[in-house]
Formats: sequence, C-alpha cells, structure tokens
Amino acid sequence: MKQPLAIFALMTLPIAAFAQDDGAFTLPDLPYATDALEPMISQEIMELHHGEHHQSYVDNLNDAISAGDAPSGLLIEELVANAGSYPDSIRNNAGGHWNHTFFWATMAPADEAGEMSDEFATAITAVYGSEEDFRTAFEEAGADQFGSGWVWLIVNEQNELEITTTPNQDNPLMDIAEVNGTPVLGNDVWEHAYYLAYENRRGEYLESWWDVVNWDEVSKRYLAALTD
Ligand code: MN3
Repeated sequence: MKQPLAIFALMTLPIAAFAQDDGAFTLPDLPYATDALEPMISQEIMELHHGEHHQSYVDNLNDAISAGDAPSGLLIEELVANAGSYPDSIRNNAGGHWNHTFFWATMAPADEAGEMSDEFATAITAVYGSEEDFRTAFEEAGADQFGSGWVWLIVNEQNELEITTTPNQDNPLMDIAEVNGTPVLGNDVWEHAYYLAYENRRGEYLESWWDVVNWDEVSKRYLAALTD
C-alpha cells in the first residue's frame, strides 16, 4: 500500500518542490509574500519558518544524504514513504521538507482562500456532521498533540476522511506512522509556527488559521487522494 500513496503525493505537490540541482533538494519559493497571511500568520513568523526552519530541514537532509544516510537521487516521497528504513536524520529532515512544502501550498491569503468544493464539503459533512464540527475536531486534535508535531486531515486506506496527528516531523505517508493515508490538509503545531505571535495559546492559533486555508487547493487534493 505504500507505493500508491507515494505516487499520489507526487501528483499533488508542486513540481518545483522536488527540483534537484546537482542531486540536492532545494527550498521551494512561497506561493505568496511573507506578509500575505497577516495577521493570522505574521511576517516575522513566516520569514523564520520558511527562510530558516524549512531551509534547515533542506540543508540537513542534503547533508545526511551526502553522509550516506540514504541513497542520493531518490524522490522526497520515496524517502518519506520508507522513513522507517533510514536513520532519524532522514526521517526528521525529509519529513520536515515534505511537511512544510505541503503546508505552504495549502494556505493562501484570506481573500484568495476560496471555498470547499461541493464534493469535499459533502464528504466533510458526512463524516463530521458539519464543517463547524469538523473544525472543532481538527482543533481539538491539534491542541491534544503533546509537544511538537502536526495535525492532519487525510484520506485513509479505506478511502475515508480521517483526522490524525503525528509527532515531530513524521507524517501519515510514512511507513512508521500509526495511521497511514494521503494528507489533504495539515497544520504545524510546533511552537515555532505560532509562539512569536500567540505565545502559549496554541488553541487560538488553530482557530485563527482557518482563515488562511486554501480550500480550492485542499478540495483538489481531496479528489486526487481518492482511490478507485
Ligand atoms: Mn514548522
């Protein structure tokens, strides 16, 4: 089951994220300005989060591959899908690169965030009762993730929507994840994602974040993640 998930992830992420120059992974450009998600995500947080944190995952991943921790020339999806076969240097940094690339691509400035497609909205309502109840469940899962990690909405192996969390930079595409599936939405609940603006108020960050979710993009990823 791992290979199809990896293929779906490849199909639904921007190609630029995986361009390799001389075999090295590179930091993808943000699809908007660093101040474009204000005030939900401050420019200061965005500059640090993208320019420093994400860059570090990319640099550390390249260093780990150079050191022989994983073969060179593999796709990020291949490294992520087989994370359990590699040292933590690969698991953490390949995960960090994939997760942040996904995160930037599934957000948008509030006035460009779009709407859920009818198909996606229907699926949300079928599982959670209403969009509001879905948001509450997602926020609660994010708040309950102990320490650093991510909260995800995935299409699971039964082709159903499911909310799950992962610690650190793990994600549901990884072979070592407790729950496997294709992410269609994910929020970063590491303190570096919110602390400068929200301090210890993770719940407030999770609630504010909805305004910058790119529903057009998430709806497309939902359709792409469904299997026959
Ligand atoms: Mn982060």
